[in-house]
Amino acid sequence: MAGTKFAYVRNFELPDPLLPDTYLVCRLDGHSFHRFSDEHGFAKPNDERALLLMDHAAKSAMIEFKDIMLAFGESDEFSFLFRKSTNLYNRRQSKILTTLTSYFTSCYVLYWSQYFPDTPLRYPPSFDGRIVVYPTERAIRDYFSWRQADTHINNLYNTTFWALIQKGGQTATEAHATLKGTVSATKHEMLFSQFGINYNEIPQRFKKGSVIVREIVAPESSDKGEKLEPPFDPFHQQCSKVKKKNKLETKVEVLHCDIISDEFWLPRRHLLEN
Ligand code: DGT
Ligand code: MG
Ligand code: MG
Ligand code: MG
Ligand code: MG
Repeated sequence: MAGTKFAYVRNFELPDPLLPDTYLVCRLDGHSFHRFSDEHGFAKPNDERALLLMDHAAKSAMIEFKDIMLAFGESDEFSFLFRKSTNLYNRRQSKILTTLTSYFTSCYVLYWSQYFPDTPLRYPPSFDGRIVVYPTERAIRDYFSWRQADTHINNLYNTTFWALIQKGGQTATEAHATLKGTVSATKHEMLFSQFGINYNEIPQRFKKGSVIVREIVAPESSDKGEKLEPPFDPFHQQCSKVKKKNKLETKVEVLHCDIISDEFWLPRRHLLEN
């Protein structure tokens, strides 16, 4: 059909390349998950099943898209870091964003029943997405620090808010008013003295979010990696099972650790290298 008189319409399709030699961060966020979490009876403030399902979808996406080095998730969102030199889809923005967003969403739906066996999906969930390019390591570290600080602030607020309601008998309006203008230390104190909750004992997953990292497998252990036969379960499949010459073998791991300090980044130079 290329030579028809209609083909000129193709010229209206504009290129959308992402700046070369920059880190790409793609953040997906559940669309109207306030409603979605209500309609599917998510536990408050944190539903572990929902978070595990998000982790599963994100891990599957990292296994599918090998240029994603790191992902960070909290609540209904996940951020994915592509390596600086990625040439995925010739760095076409809409191609990368739509393919990753739809793959993640399909995984979320595909694995839903594993985490919510007694709760059928009432309607199709969707995720919005954006890509931001960052030029420097510092900006990338600050980006992930920003998301993890957000996780902590939201979790402390939500934990105290729901304690005031569920254990303190307040209404949502009263609980918001009680918390208005309070600093972290006051919330810790409120949780401990009024409700016997030691914030430090709350699971790391809720306080730190999910860090999904492409780790390099030490050469000696990589030799005894088990062979996977189809059909593959992407969640349990490690990347690069077939060893390529001069290519390091990697695997994708879910952690709930601090990513603000050097301790996370210094032993993992490969995350930010080209
Ligand atoms: P958006 O993103 O603008 O389309 O709107 P929302 O409603 O998705 O708002 P957002 O993304 O700012 O906030 C996430 C919502 O998802 C928030 O209302 C709480 C809910 N949510 C996320 N994770 C959980 C959970 O584990 N338990 C419960 N109960 N709710 C959750
Ligand atoms: Mg949003
Ligand atoms: Mg949302
Ligand atoms: Mg959100
Ligand atoms: Mg096509």
